[in-house]
Amino acid sequence: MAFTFGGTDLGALAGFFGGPDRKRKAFDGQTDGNDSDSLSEMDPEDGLGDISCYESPSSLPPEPEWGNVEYKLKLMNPTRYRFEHLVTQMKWRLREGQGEAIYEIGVQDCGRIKGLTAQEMRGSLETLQRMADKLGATVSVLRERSVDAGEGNYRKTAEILVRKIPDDQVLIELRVAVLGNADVGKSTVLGVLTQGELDNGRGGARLFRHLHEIQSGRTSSISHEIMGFSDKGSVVNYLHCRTAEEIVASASKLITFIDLAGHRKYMRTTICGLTGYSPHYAMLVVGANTGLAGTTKEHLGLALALEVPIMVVVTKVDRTTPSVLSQTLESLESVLKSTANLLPIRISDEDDVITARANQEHENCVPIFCVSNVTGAGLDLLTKFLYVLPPRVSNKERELLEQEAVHFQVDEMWDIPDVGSVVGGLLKTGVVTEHMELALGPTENGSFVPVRIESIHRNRTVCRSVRASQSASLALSSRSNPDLLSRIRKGMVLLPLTAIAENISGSLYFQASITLIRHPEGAITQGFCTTVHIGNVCQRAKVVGIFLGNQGLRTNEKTAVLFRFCRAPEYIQRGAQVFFFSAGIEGIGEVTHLFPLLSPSSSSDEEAP
Ligand SMILES: Nc1nc2c(ncn2[C@@H]2O[C@H](COP(=O)(O)OP(=O)(O)OP(=O)(O)O)[C@@H](O)[C@H]2O)c(=O)[nH]1
Ligand SMILES: [Mg+2]
Repeated sequence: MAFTFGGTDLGALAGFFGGPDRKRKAFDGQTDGNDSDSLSEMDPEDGLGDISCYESPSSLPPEPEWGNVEYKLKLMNPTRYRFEHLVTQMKWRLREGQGEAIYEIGVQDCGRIKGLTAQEMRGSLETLQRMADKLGATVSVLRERSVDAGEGNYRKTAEILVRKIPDDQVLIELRVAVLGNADVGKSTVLGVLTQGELDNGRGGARLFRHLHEIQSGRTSSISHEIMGFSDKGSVVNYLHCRTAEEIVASASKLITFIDLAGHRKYMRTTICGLTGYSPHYAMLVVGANTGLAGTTKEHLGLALALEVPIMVVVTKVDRTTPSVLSQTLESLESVLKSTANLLPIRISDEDDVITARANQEHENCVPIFCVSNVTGAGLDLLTKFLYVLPPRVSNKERELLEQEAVHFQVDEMWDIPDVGSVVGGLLKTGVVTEHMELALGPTENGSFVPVRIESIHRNRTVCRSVRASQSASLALSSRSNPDLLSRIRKGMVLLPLTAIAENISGSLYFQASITLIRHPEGAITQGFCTTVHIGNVCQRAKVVGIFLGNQGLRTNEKTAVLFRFCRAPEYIQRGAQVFFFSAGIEGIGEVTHLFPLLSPSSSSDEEAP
């Protein structure tokens, strides 16, 4: 079956964007041939005798040098010096995982699963707990496995989640965009997860933003719902807390769901949600009864083109026969495997959850959860997966982003009595602190103006600073240009104040290398108008030049296209992804040249078109 984003093969689409090599690197079954250790060297008397054995892998991939996963064969009675070393190492692994580390106990560095006796495991877990205590971290056992040691003896391995929120970070945060065709149960599953109460099959659990959404039962806007987890993995949601502030205060990990619209007529809003809010993961919701209908494949194609890792949630299993469910699962798996080169894993127990979590690291595995929002079936496994889902940006990457110049993208704005203008959005790079002077723009003439950050709120709580890849609301003031604040629009950015002296400006014209994916009439020509999506910029633009003869750009062709924004200049960056999707015409590409309205004071290779 061909997998398309609209009408084009997805393999070509991913290749066009130079997507990551989604290598199949299964968690199970890799052995290290050089490892001379053998299970027969174990003392059979150490065996765990009565533990029932299930098929478990003989090895894991070798221990990654970087990242937050640490293998330890044994942690028995370390000397004081060794203990200090282990604590330092744990601290490093926690930093790598932004506050989360996974310890595989009973596993050698090469990945060989040796297993421990019950006594060794007890001793090792005690040491691990002491190490965690020293750092103020918490420890929870994700799973235990049994290893056949021969002659009817078994040994144990354990996978442990160690969690400590870094001192400068209140919470571990993940953004999950929820995609899928209309009526498959996206808003319902979010309602159930965030409110803690099951649905009645008539949409009782859903949360809507607008009256017309309540009346039609259809999501048309982008809404954000939150769900938290305590250190020990208990859910913190509106069943336990009355307000979002209480959830934030009680949680150590916070998932923000971005609920998107499934119906094709809201595709533009859905693309905005996916391109603008930089989600860490996409949850593709599929109705067990309807399969890959409607916009499902387009949504999947979008997530893949944007390189957002995917999890699939198949809903309505309560009202589907087993044969229809298995048909849906088979067609889903075939699409994921054959055309997107992904590795689907059906999640049927907690062990699968942990395996899928480990494979998320390699970005090739797509867990599939089968749930009912009415009976609650399968929701416990989905919840557990969300609890163990790792933050996607490593600590090192985050530090590098923090060292770059400030770039805050404005997604929303409010005028709040007694506070004034407040903008909400994502800090892509840099660090913003209270009372900082920044440059806001571009204005109508492309320029930037100075503003001051009066206060910062994150997750509805006041804070002093916001760091790269976090979202926040910033209260602004502008002495030089007070009425500008009433003209703030989505797509504006905050840059360092030096942007003004350097004449940094927005561009009305930009050039992009575009592949036309679909066009009912065959080609786009000069004068064609469409809404372009570039990050959180979403504005109509007109094609003013096509560098491919006089015939225009035809379906499946790729060429340089010069656009002009219709309304206002925008601050966009070279290399940014461009999408347009309207009236059956779909194109995708990358910004290659910008034509700023003001000439930058520093030297530039750009010229006006
Ligand atoms: N029986 C059953 N009904 C469900 C389940 N999940 C959702 N529904 C029902 O499906 C209908 C549509 O659910 P929504 O959550 O509004 O669907 P949506 O995907 O958000 O739809 P759009 O917002 O239009 O894209 C509602 O009547 C829900 O009660 C489920 O697991 N079982
Ligand atoms: Mg909805």
